[in-house]
Amino acid sequence: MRAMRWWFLLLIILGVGMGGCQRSSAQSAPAGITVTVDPVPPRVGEPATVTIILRDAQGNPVNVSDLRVVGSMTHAGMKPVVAKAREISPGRYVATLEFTMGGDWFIVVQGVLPDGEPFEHTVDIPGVEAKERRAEP
Ligand SMILES: [Cu+2]
Repeated sequence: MRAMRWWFLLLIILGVGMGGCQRSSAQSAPAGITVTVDPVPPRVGEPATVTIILRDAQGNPVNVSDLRVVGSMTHAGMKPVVAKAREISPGRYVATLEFTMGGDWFIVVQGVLPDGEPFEHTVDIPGVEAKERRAEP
């Protein structure tokens, strides 16, 4: 079980071959977007922290507006969960997302770039754990 955890480590950098992950007409995210989700894997009943780091092609922080995270499951018929992200330092944002069912999810990070253009970026979140777990002693 523990060995399976590595693939939850989500380090998705746009611009190194991940351009195919868009699912709408919104333009792509800034040159560098890193999305991490904690804990690994997320668990139902324990709000997960989604950290989003945005950088331009020169590595400078990108400040966006209206940043939010929309979580959906890969099967039909589930209501998405939505969380607003807040800026904690330049180019770094945090959202708290509640996964409502165990299984495979994906999150869409949506925001508005400094030039007013919307963007979005999708990250798969497989294997959300169904049950809340006590902290290990
Ligand atoms: Cu579901």
